Amino acid sequence: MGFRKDFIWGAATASYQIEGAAFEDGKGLSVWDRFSHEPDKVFDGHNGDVACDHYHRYESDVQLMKEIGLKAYRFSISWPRVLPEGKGAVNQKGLDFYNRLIDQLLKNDIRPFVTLFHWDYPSALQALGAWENPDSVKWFEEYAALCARTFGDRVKDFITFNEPQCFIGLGYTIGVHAPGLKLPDSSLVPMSHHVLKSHGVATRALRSLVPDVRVGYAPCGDPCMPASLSPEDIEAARKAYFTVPENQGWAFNAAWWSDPAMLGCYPESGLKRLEQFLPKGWQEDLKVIHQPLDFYGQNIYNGNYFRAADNEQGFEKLPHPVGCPKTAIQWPITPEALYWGPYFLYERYKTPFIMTENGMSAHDAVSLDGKVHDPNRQDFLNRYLLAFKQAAEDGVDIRGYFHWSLMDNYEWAQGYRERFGLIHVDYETQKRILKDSAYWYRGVIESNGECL
Ligand code: GBH
Repeated sequence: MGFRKDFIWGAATASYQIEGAAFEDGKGLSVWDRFSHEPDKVFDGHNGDVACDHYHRYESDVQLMKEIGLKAYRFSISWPRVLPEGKGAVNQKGLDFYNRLIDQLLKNDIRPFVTLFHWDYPSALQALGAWENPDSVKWFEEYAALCARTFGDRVKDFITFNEPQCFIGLGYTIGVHAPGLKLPDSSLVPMSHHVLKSHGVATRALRSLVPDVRVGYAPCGDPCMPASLSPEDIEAARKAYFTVPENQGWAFNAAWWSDPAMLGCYPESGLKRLEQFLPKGWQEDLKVIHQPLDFYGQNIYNGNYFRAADNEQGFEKLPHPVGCPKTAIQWPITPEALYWGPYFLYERYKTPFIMTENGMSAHDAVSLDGKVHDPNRQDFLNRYLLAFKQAAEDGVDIRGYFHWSLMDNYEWAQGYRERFGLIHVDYETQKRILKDSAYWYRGVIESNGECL
């Protein structure tokens, strides 16, 4: 059995993390352009002004994708690059860049997957209250429609949002990402509602403007995995996964951000405490938020184990075992997350599943022989992909896998400290080297996962 014949093997990036050219060709500023220049926000004061200089090197970067044998490439559009003020006047030079990139991809038989929003929010709109302003829905709709009209003749796969959990949770709740705010639930809950509504109106716009479009969503939320295969532990993990926590952890929860879009309702566990903050008329909005999707994406890096417990909730979280292997960024390595995540999500949302991100950071360096040896990434990938394949064999309708990331890049608040790429980037010279894992991944793609 294994993976489908038409399985989509890809890799992913995001605009601010790779493009650079932050102040070129009429691009407007994003909250990340500002935040990364504030003192003490990012590791060693790194910023994305130049990043991987992909804006100028996209042609040779597409050749590297071809060398890896990628069938698809997921990238995001920088909203302020195409709409410098976030709305109104269009920056043609910004659109031209993405047109050239898309044409280059198609010429090389690489299917473009466009993420509309991967965190570089226009500063001009931040000044107007960003997602807290009810007009934010209309602004996003205008932006989505512009992308649909401009790219929709060639791009058929769109993703509305990348990880609302993170840009709301990290950006506006604990303030470690741009714009660095710590807002109360009375602001955050309406913001989350407006983001969800924006997802709905954008999906509707894409459908009406792009013939044969496929629309998806890419939230996250670390999967809850059963500590054993007993029915009680499996039920405990399922329940933990979709229960909204009582504290500000709600912003990172899987169900809060997916149930409205996928099922047309907010999870009861969240409404109990948060309903008081939802904007008036929220029930009506659910119709707009709940749009049929062609695929449900998820970014999964690791999960946590749960077991049944004799407490009010019926579940308890277990610590990771002592000595559990970790990636360079100190995230635990838990391959089963790629089994249980897709399994529970497909069971609940019944929508074809795509892994929109998965990967690891490692202490990669160029060796004396001029190559980059990263056996740990290869082993990570092998284990995670085996678990993912098992999910497919157990009936989850899995359509694709995007490795995070195509190349080393600006890892947000970690700057250039963390390397997640299949391709090593020397930031001084912009020289790229395919890591061993990139060649190994090519073999995985060629065999459609049979070599795992
Ligand atoms: C993604 O977010 C982003 O979409 C992407 O831009 C980014 O570069 C990439 O991942 C790598 O960071 O506390 O040890 O349990 C990642 C979302 C959410 C994944 C929190 C790890 C917890 C790790 N992350 N999660 S741990």
